[in-house]
Amino acid sequence: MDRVTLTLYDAPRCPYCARVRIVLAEKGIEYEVVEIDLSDRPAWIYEKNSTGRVPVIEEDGWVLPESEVIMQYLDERYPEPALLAADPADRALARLRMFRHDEMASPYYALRRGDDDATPRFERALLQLDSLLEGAPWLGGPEYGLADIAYVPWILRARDMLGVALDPYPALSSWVARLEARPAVAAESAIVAAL
Ligand SMILES: N[C@@H](CCC(=O)N[C@@H](CS)C(=O)NCC(=O)O)C(=O)O
Repeated sequence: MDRVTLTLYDAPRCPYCARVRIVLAEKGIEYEVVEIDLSDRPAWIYEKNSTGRVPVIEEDGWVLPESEVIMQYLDERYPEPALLAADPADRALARLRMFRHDEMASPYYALRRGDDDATPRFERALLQLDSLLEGAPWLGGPEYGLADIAYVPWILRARDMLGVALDPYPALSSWVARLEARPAVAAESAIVAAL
């Protein structure tokens, strides 16, 4: 298939955009960035995405919003290296984890807002991830892939921006260390550090 220019409408602080940046980096895909100021979004972004949110990708005038859909599209469009396992059960597990992402993200945003019960809620979410990672090295099972990429941007932001200690969660901590050994994820840690 002929390659076309891929544009990412992006915001450094956005964890949903981070998902897409990591997938693009893992696959070595070249792309152009249009940075969107989230505190003063241009009106034209609504023509790309009716919700006005980023990320959005564009290829020759064709646009696609929604980070999870974008991740899966990129994995099909640029199959190497694969970020969903070959085995249907492992693929289903990765999709299940992504489907339930809000179980972690909702307490994360509560913590960011400073809601009263946010700390125990987020701790429970981290404990849940820790116990999943005691049973398998990656959130999608035996192989690294989209499920890990779907979660790690929030974990990095919780640790580095909200001061959440990950030491009490050994399996989660070791998962983060293995992820940060990957250049695609290390680049995200650098972006978070610069925010
Ligand atoms: N469901 C969307 C969520 C994207 C999202 O919430 N992006 C935020 C930045 S992190 C945004 O654009 N916020 C602007 C707004 O909500 O008006 C996705 O997965 O791509």
